[in-house]
Amino acid sequence: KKSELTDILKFVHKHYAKPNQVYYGKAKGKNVIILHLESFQQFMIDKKVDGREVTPFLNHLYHSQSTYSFDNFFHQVGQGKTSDAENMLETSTYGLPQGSLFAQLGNDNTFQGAPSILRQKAGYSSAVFHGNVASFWNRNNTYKNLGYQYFFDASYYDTSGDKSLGFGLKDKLLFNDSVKYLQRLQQPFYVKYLTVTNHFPFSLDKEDEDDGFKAPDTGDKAVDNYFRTAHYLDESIKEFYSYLHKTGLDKKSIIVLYGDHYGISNSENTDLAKVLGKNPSDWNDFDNAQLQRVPLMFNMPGTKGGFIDHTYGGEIDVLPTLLHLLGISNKQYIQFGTDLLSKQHDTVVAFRNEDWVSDKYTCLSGVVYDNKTGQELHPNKKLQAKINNMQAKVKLELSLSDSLNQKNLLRFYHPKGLKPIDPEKYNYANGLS
Ligand code: GP9
Ligand code: MN
Repeated sequence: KKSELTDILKFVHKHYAKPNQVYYGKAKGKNVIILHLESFQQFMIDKKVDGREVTPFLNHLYHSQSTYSFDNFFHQVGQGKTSDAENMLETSTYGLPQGSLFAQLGNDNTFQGAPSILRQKAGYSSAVFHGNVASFWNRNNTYKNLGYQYFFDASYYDTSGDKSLGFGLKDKLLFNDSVKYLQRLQQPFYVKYLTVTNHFPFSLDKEDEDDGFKAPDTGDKAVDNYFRTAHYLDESIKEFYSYLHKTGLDKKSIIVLYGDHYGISNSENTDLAKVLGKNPSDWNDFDNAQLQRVPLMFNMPGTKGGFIDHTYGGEIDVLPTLLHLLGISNKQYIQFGTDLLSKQHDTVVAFRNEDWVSDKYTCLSGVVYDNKTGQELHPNKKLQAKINNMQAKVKLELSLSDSLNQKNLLRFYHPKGLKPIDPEKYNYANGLS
């Protein structure tokens, strides 16, 4: 076990990307609000149907002077879907090759994740807001081991009748009904909102539809409805921003918006192709991989200097990036991602099945595509050697993350100033007193 930890540390130290001084500490002391945009994909940004934007508010944030946006950012989830995304964002370690890490290891594993690091290094309080039952994805147990102080699950809101649909409380109601809890949290806080309405099969009650909005007509119900619920999600985020503005929390916060994974599956992508102006009969694996892009935005209302960054990265990279923006070094922690804003950032993005995408190439089951043309490449010896190196890095990184988590090795690792978490301390049934 000791030697495995040594191998992991060797990789992580070599892989470490030092912060970019231009951005280090830009959000120091700010509240952190993570907005988990359920099933929201990057292609929706700036997308118009019949001349009308689907998500005007998110588009506005994306282009805002107060936002660092990324347009080559990929989800990296496996079967654990939402919970894998959460795990990557909280810990910068990967989900498991099969199943959900939250479900399989959430009860007993040692975590050194965002809530605990921020609490111990910078005095942050922490909470999750989610309109589904606490036990879904074993969150109630996992969050305690992550060191979350509060978990405002479905039991904190009125979810009766038409207030909830599908996976829980409708997003607009979640934001509206949670503000009273948010306002009472000790600042600075680190909080996460998990939205649910934009989830397959993308149902929406008539009363929540915007009559002025027209979804596309592809003949595929899921695809068409996805545009409707994405539009609803956009409206709910806009409403939340107006609450933040009213309470004055907006200027005291960095808001991180991200899509957790695809909403439209590969088998439906050919129906989506028409809306994207592509020919469904030319559609291939390369196209499916490109659609795994999801949004990532760091928004600091009231600031300037925003941009759209074309750096290639994935969910594994969010925590190192965020910590550096908050002026907290990640050097002593075991994290597999690298700061997206660092000059040393690793641009090879691993998918959970060992496929990968880099700034130049997409490699799927050993087949290499040129990102520029979308054509399959037949690499010469020199390029093949380079490709092999990238593939080997991807395999090594995933396998080291797996042994770290599957063997619970963090219980043997004691970074300075980070005390282990006592999950017994948290009793979410009592919530805030
Ligand atoms: C459930 C919600 C959906 O609470 O987060 O999870 P998913 O099906 O996307 O993994
Ligand atoms: Mn999800």
